[in-house]
Amino acid sequence: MTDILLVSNMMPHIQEALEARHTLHRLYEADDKDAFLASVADKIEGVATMGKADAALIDSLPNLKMIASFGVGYDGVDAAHAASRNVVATNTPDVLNDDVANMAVTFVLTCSRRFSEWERFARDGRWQNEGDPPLARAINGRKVGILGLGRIGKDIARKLEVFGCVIGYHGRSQQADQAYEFYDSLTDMARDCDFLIAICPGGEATRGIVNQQVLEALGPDGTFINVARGSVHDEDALVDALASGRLGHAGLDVFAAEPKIPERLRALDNVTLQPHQGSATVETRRAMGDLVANNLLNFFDGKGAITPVAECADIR
Ligand code: NAP
Ligand code: 8YV
Repeated sequence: MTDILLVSNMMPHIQEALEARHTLHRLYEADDKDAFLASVADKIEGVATMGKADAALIDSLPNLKMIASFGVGYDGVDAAHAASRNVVATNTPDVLNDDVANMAVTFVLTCSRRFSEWERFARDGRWQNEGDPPLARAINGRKVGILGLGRIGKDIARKLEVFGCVIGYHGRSQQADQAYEFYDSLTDMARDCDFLIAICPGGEATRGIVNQQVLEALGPDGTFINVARGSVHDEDALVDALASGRLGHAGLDVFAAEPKIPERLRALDNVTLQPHQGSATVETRRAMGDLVANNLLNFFDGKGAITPVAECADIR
């Protein structure tokens, strides 16, 4: 039996799987979190979290060996610090590729067909008074730039090729095994594209890289889609570009200060919004939860973590 700290309230099937073999301590239920943490800190060897574990938490647990985080993005987990303390951090890659890619494809379709605008137009009874709305745009033959051609980015590319889209990508380096056009400049890719889809990690390295220059390069006929992290776009620049028409449309699943969405953004017609739902299907969330639990169970059975993050890949 190992003592595991639940930082956040995790799905019931995760808690049941862990509780059958280990002792759980629920930090999220404590009124005085500091006092609770101090009372259990010495015995905690594992942490389960919904994407957050900072250096202070890691340092408060002297016998910590493993952090299992729910979600593939781990910008809220200080993985470098964990590695420096010989603590393994894990995430939940691959099991969510299909659903997150489907969300990106849905944005491409709904933004190009102005689906939410015309849905409101029909619902509000405007059709009978104003006649047909303006024509939308086709996606066949149009160019899509993918910022982050990783596990999910490749799935998005494959799916959009079926719709006849032409794919380009930007990342820190060209991938020798990929035939898609590589851009070493994000601005150049935005200038060449009708759609720019962000699906790279969040964190300091990508903070605000979709800035005013990139959005204006995408232009009045362009659409920006973000299914990565809200930190990747400059949200003030994005709202200004959409409001002034210097950017045509945006499809956003993620925001700078979730769950808050700026009122100026919510008021715009040329934006399609989702409350961070990329992986939010019963099937995918179940698989992500299984992976969180199995990472902890495997590790504390002495069989090693299943999906350690890159920073922790060499820790045993
Ligand atoms: P991945 O396989 O690690 O792919 C990440 C891609 O981003 C790689 O192609 C990488 O290419 C590129 N990249 C990394 N750092 C970069 C930088 N500084 N500048 C430009 N490109 C960079 O990750 P994944 O599994 O596809 O997931 C990607 C991200 O999607 C996650 O980290 C998460 O934030 C987000 N996500 C969101 C949702 C949602 O619900 N909306 C769900 C799942 C994931 P290079 O190494 O060549 O730069
Ligand atoms: C998370 C995500 O599951 O995997 C990620 O990186 O962003 C989502 O799939 C979600 O943030 C959980 O709250």
